[in-house]
Amino acid sequence: MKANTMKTPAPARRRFFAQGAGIGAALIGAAAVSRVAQATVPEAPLRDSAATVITPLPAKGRPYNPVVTLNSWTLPWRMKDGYKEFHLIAEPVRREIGPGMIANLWGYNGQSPGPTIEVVEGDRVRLFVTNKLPEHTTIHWHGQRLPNGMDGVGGLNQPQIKPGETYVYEFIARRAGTFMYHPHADEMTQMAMGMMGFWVTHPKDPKFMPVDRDFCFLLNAYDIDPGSATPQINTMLDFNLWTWNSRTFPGIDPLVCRMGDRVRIRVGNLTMTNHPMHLHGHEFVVTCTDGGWTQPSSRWPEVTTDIAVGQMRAFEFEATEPGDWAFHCHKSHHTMNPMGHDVPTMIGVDHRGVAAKINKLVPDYMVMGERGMADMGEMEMQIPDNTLPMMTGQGQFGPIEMGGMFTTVKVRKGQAKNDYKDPGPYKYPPNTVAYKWAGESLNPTRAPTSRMTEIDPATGRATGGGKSIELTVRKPAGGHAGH
Ligand SMILES: [Cu+2]
Repeated sequence: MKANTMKTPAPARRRFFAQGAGIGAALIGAAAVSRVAQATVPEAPLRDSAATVITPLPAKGRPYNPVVTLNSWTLPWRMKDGYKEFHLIAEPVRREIGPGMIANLWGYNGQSPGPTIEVVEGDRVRLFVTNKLPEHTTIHWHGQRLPNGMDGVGGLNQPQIKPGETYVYEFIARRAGTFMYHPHADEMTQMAMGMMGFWVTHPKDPKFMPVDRDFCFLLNAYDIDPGSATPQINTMLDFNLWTWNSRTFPGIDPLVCRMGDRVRIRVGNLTMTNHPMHLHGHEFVVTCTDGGWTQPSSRWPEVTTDIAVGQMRAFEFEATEPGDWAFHCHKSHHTMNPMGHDVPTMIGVDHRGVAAKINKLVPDYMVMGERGMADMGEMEMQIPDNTLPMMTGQGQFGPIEMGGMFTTVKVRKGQAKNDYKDPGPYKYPPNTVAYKWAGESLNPTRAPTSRMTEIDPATGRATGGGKSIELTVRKPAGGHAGH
């Protein structure tokens, strides 16, 4: 049970293409690797698409209900000598972060984040990790109970995996729950470049806390200068791409649910700040933390839950309300893409003509409008190549003006069980949408100001329309107030 280095035979690599785009596009499974079941090192499947892959029910091994990893996939495995064997390859990848914007990242098996690993409580797991990066790496299995030498902290628990080497990790998945994996070697660089993945250990009893839909994704962030493609790895806090599984809105697939389904959403945070995750239209309870399932008596309903750095949370709700419900991080700068964070506030400033003059000198110069920034969502400003607009996305009523960590939970009556296909925009029943007042133009009666009180700084006394309040100032020093 010791991480040991070995010569790497060139592993078989097979590409898994999504047939078309979007959820439900491709079905792959454990059976896909049976061809090489007898090889010493398991096949390392490869994927280069950002489409969500729906994993079928396991054909062998102990039963479980697979998770749906947003805009990502689950790594196929093989059974050998009583072990579930996986093969991860750490390597440079290209990821489409949003429509038309490609980033040069590091990841696993062709993508960032790497594929989700799904096992069952009690499984014996063997993970081959091959390093195809230009520098050494390791993998830490975040949150797991495992032998100390399998914990993956470079230098502390094992030698780093040098470029070209393959290491093997072996442990028993002792605790069911929600986990992550990431390097514990040159961590700042490797995580800023996108090296991370999700891990789910399903309960031994498939009837334990069953749900109809079980979604998961990682919170991650990049700092990629407009017009470039490689992250700035030294950035500590000022990231400009706030992503779920290395995707920004509108590139994040919707979470499609059938009305009445019990839905679980698992989220892990590998950014440098916390993210208050907010769901519209439903209340949820946190049912799993990094430490395992929560006691039912410890749960309380909420509509926003904060996820700190390094934490994992799973929350559950009954999808009882039909519609297209926003689901997003509630930090408003995290639902925006690059550009504009350094732009001065111009609300209320009449700068007509100034921008035109500056534009003659700096063609890409952009100023915030004096009425706010909504025009940017509508106009799709001229921006450098390979850059996402700050506010974007088109809804059935107009521009959605979002970016970053935003998508929708789509709840539909007609959706079939286990069907994740995007049903399109919600068809609103008559008379259920906010409407424009079409009656006479109103000059609404305003509330009287008589109750408002202001303090005149000269006299220290209350002024304004309300009753005067006399203030007596008492100084605390030495009990000689009033001198
Ligand atoms: Cu956030």
